[in-house]
Amino acid sequence: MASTKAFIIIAMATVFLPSILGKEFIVGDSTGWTTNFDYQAWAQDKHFQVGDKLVFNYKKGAHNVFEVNGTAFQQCSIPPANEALTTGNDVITLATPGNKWYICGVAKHCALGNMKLPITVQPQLGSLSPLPSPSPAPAPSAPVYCSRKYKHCL
Ligand SMILES: *[C@@H]1O[C@H](CO)[C@@H](O)[C@H](O)[C@H]1NC(C)=O
Ligand SMILES: [Cu+2]
Repeated sequence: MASTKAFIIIAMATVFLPSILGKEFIVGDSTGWTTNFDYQAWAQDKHFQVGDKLVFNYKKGAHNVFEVNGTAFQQCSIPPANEALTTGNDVITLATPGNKWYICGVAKHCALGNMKLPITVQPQLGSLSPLPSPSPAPAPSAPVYCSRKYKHCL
């Protein structure tokens, strides 16, 4: 049936396209980029990969976004103002694997308002040196010999 075929194609595209095109993460989801939100917890269960995008949504002028190193992140030291992203809809493409740190440089939002986001970006699938997957592979449900002589397992 044509509609079944179309459904399968759409379903497969939905599964596979994001891994090719990259996903878009709205930082803080509907809360956006603001004070007193736990961005560490927000990032915890997410899988960031090279090619994905981070979107920081906030009222222009109320906040900004700096990418910093781990030291500046811990100490909430704010880089020169000309390094800030300030549009209120800042899109950052995650171009390289590794740890990334983002802070807000307005007032004491980083130190007192918890506006700090640390993430780990995984290499793209098919990369030569993938980091270990966070979730362990499921244990085989049957002994190995069963996959070769399947009838014996019935
Ligand atoms: C981290 O960033 C700060 C400010 O941009 C810089 O002064 C410092 O040297 C950097 N530290 C490292 C370890 O790269
Ligand atoms: Cu802020």
